[in-house]
Amino acid sequence: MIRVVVLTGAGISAESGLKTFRAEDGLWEKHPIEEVATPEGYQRNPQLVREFYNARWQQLATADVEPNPAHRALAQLEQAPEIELTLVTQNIDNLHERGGSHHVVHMHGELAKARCPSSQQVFPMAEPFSEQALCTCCMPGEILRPHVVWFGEMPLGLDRVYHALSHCDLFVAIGTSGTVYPAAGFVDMASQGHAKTLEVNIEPTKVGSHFQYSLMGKASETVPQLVE
Ligand code: BV8
Repeated sequence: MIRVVVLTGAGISAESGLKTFRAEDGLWEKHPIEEVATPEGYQRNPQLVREFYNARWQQLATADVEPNPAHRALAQLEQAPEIELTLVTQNIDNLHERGGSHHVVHMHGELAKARCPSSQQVFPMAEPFSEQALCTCCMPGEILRPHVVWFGEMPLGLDRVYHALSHCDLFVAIGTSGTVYPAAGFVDMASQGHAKTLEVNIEPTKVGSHFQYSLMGKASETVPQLVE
């Protein structure tokens, strides 16, 4: 059994039409991180943050946003009998699942889910976020917040990821700039074990030197080649 950990970032969904974060026309271009991806920003201007996530949720729901061959290749890898795959994504879109993956660790949360701020109960997102979108788990119902991990909040599923990293034979990072921690430090954790490490991207990243190997190219072309 070959134990593989794959970390994906916004770059794997770029060819599906979803913006990345730090490119020129990226998601943060109009909205500094502090305004839309921190609890303080949400406290300061909840409507702006709700609009930011509603817009991304609506885009994800449009017909022309589809999983690309990279998502589908990772779903194939999950089925390979000789591979034990842990797929962890920083992405909050559902393209891995729509591409056929069944076990995905969404360490930064999920766009199509909402959370009650007091009970932390998670609900499928049935309507856009608004002051009227109340949870049904407490009285009076609290305004539901996006089920995403903001800066300063604890990422999800880390125990499972750290365990997989400490035992894996291969760590692959696909389409991530290596800007955000603790995800950007996963390569170092894998290297402390016996893992081989590979970065797949269209350009060198700030953590590129931490990887033993790198594969430059578009994920929709490189990832299927890797999986074959
Ligand atoms: C935390 C919200 C406590 C949802 C996001 C050290 C250790 C631990 C924490 C820190 C640390 N140092 C600093 C911190 C604090 C902070 C942090 O990292 N700050 C940064 C700015 C320095 N981290 C946190 O606050 C985290 N929580 O630390 O809790 C803790 C402490 C210790 C241990 C554990 C916990 C919480 C971070 C989560 C923040 N929330 N998003 C949302 O709105 O989406 S982060 C945001 O950035 C997204 O989630 C996104 O996924 C993530 C990373 O971005 P990328 O996915 O890499 O996207 P990017 O655009 O940057 O890059 C795209 C890449 O794709 C590029 O390289 C591009 O070349 C490539 N590409 C493009 N097209 C293609 C392609 N590649 C291949 N093919 C293509 N076609």
